[in-house]
Amino acid sequence: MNIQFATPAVYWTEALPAGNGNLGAMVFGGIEQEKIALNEDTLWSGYPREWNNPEAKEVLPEVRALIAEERYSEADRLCRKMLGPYTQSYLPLGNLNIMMEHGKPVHRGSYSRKLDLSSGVISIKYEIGGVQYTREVFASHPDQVIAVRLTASREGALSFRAGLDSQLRYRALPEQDQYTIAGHAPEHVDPNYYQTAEPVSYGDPETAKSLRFHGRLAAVLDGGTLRAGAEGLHVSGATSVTLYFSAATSFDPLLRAGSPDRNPGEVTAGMIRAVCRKAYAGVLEDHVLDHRSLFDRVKLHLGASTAPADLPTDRRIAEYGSSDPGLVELLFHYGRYLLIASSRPGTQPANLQGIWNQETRAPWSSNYTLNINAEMNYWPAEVCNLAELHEPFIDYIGALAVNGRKTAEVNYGARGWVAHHNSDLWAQTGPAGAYGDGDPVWAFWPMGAVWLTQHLWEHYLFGGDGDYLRNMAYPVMKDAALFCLDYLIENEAGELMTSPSTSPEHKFHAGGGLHAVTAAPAMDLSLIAELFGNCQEAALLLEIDEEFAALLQRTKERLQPLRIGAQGRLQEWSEDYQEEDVHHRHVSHLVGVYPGRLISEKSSPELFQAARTALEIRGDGGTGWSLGWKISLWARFKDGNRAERLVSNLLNLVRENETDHNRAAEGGVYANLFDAHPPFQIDGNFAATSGIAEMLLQSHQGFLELLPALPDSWPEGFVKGLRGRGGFEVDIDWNNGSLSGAAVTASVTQTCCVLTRCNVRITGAGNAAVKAAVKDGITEFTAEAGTRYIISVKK
Ligand code: FUC
Repeated sequence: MNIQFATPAVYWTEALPAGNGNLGAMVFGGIEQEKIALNEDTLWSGYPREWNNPEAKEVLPEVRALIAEERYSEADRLCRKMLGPYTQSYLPLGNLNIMMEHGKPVHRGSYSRKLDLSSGVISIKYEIGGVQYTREVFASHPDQVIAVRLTASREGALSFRAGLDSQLRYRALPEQDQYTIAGHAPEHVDPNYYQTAEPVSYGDPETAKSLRFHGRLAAVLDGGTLRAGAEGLHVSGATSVTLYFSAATSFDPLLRAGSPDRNPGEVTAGMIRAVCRKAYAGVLEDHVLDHRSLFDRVKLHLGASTAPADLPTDRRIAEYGSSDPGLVELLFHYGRYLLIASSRPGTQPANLQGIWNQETRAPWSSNYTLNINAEMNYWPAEVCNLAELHEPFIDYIGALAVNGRKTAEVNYGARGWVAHHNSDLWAQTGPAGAYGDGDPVWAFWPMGAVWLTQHLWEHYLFGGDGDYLRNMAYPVMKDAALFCLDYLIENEAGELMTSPSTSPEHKFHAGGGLHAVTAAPAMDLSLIAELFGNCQEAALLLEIDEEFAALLQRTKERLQPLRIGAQGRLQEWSEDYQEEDVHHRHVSHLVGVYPGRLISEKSSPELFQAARTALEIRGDGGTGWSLGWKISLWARFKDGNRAERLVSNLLNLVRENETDHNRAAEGGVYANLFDAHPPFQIDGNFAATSGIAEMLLQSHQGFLELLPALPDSWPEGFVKGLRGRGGFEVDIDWNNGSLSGAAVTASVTQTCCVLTRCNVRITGAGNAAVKAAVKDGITEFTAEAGTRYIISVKK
């Protein structure tokens, strides 16, 4: 299960990623000069500052009036007064550069570079002058370091210099036999699409309010000598050497702010001291055990592949076809690998690039984009049995809720909490857009909180933790609902709608113009209906807030209904407007189909059909993440072949040197299988993984549905360890395109409902037959916690 190459990386998107949730590394594998690009997930520009805008509240009634009068151009213009500052940017920490002192030419054909997803270890091998050189790189979660192990097959043949540098303001210095880098982040970085005279500004080093960072490099030698000099660590005549790198910033997660009391140099010293006390074999073993405890939970086989075992991954992508379902398996597993590497309990959530970023002004600030991308990152977490990796996002939503209460009050005079389309490490909740520079089509969308709280509820649905629901999830969900209660206004028919709002990033034609801001986009109504429903269910379960739940029910009934337009498609806006782009990447109006569960074939067949028609019209193209979303949507529409087509479309090789970021290029993947918007954005990787899972198992309608969207091109295979809502762990085998057997294990004793589309027999502990009832094709039985129930197909 490798991503592999026969040459070093030239571009960053050919390098191999490692991460432990907090530290990220991109390994280029250069022969004479190795470069490992480094990240630390709290290293962002800026510091907490004011983003709320009281003027928003002042113009709100006027914007609403303009929308009611369909004076959309004026509404768009005035809405700019409701914006706040741009968010800050996620930054690169620097590079670990290793200059090998053996020259460059290698023995022909001896070079290999690979990432083994199952162990989480990157290895590089080559031969020079009859000596085998190897490098092994991994990011250890247990030991909180990046480890680089270099070896030579001939005693004493290893000599090199290892240094650190950064694009940020820094000083690199030896410290006894270690080498350190220390610096500070800019106080402000403008987004790459916002042209200003001083896009990157640093404060005075003594008084800057921005974060300080520190990185520390140590070497443990087998043979040879070590000297720490001004340019790095010099190693001569060693046989094997382990380099350990640790990094930290002055960010205090509890304050969600930089703290003068946090000395990152002391933090890195502690980590290095601890790891150097261990033998390398132990560090490696602990890393592999830790990684496997997460990675081994899910297995997938989609049929035999004809791709040669040593085929470089970029060629494999370029040659992808139906004879290589193994590449789809690799894509699926990669999403799990990347989540394990970028999101661990206690770390920051995965941002637009996970944790891997090489640019001071990364595309879209490598921030949290809440109108699709940040949510998408976490779609695979629950279904792929990695629920604890959802926690950083859940914690982050909690932090947004704190800041969002103030924004709700200041910007809207509303109760509850609000978030908009962008956020950052500081948990900005005001709309981005430099107080008027941003186009409201993306900058103004007040439904961030509403979508985010879906994650809180889903985490409960899968995990069933009542204390978490009572103490964390429900209060935050309730507060998001409170904001909606205050934000909704009546239309002429007395129905309730949001105004102003947008259908994220997509404009509509009306009255001869192209506009953004309007009332009641389908996405808002869907998200609100779903949130209210989730709150009602939660209140019932917790036996609290009966009156509030009743109020939500009454309000939900008064929401302006979703509408079906002339072409039979679900309308994106409340009027059947012509859209700006019939193939637009966002499919916001389908949020109730996936990731939501408001619109399903059972609960609302007409809307379900109309949503399908809308997706049909949108087409099978798009940016990487857009293709990823459509995999899951087609899976929910039970069209496996169409879902598989979207997977194939995503396996379109995008070469870095051919990418013009400003061109609306088609999405795909880079040589290292990173999702290409283009540019690189990690969301499409995560959506591919959740989409493939959604093709094999669904559970959003109150039952487990096995193989809901199996394509013809995967006639035989198996998946093991997926999770369904209710906390069921599910294994499925299939043959000749249909189910051949399955197994279900419940985490708590409960009724298990399974849709199998064939007659089945259930056996439980000791192979004993289990009594099951069949209703509407759904098999129901009582599943005792911990017992593995075998579902066999009756011939
Ligand atoms: C939204 C999308 C873009 C991109 C950006 C990060 O603005 O519309 O395609 O993914 O987020």
